Amino acid sequence: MSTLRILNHAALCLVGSLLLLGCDGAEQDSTMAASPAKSSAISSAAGFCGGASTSGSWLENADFCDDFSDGTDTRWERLGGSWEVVDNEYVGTGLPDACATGSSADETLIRDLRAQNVEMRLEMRSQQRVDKGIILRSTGFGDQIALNFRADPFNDLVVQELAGCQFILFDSNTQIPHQVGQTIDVRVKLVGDQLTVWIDDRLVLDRSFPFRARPGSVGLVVIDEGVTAFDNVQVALLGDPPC
Ligand SMILES: [Ca+2]
Repeated sequence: MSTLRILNHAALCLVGSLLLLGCDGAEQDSTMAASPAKSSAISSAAGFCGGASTSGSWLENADFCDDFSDGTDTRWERLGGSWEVVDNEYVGTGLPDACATGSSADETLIRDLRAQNVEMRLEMRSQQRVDKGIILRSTGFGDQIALNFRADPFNDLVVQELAGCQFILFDSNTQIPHQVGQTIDVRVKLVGDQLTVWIDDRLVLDRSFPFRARPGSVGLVVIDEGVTAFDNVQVALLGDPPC
């Protein structure tokens, strides 16, 4: 199978795994989608945000942080796949039949946090398969931005969106060389339509996309049968960009 075909397959699998749920709406959690930001959930992360963590890189002025040192994911809402804290990391496992049946979107979202303009920093490491991602501006499976950081042999960043259950593949030309089993430090900034991404402190993408999604939830996603370990998740809510 050629690289392009594999890429298309992966993209279609993501579409399938997200789209089928998003369009029938049966599995969507309307309470999650409608929840406003609550300061209580954010302030409970003050320990890590204030410098209690002994690992990870820092995002200044973070409003939410989780290093999973409490051994739980109580500040996350699991919507699909299997998610558990293992050895101080948040490990997501995609369901084996997610692509074939559309039975799960294999994602987990931060509870009670919604953002339009946002900066996020975290560490991620593929344990099985190459795909692993970030969800931004999610108001349901059928409306969200998904960034997929794919390890070798793809070594690329896939920028995609589901908008009104329509899949849009924006870009897959950004190269981010790394291996399965290698931890990468990912920093993402989304302000309006401008998306900026750094990998291990190196700028890899800085351009605008015609995103349709507006304020929504922030989360993590695994794809197909992928297994990924995430850690030191930090989110800073940004204000509106200058006019
Ligand atoms: Ca940790």
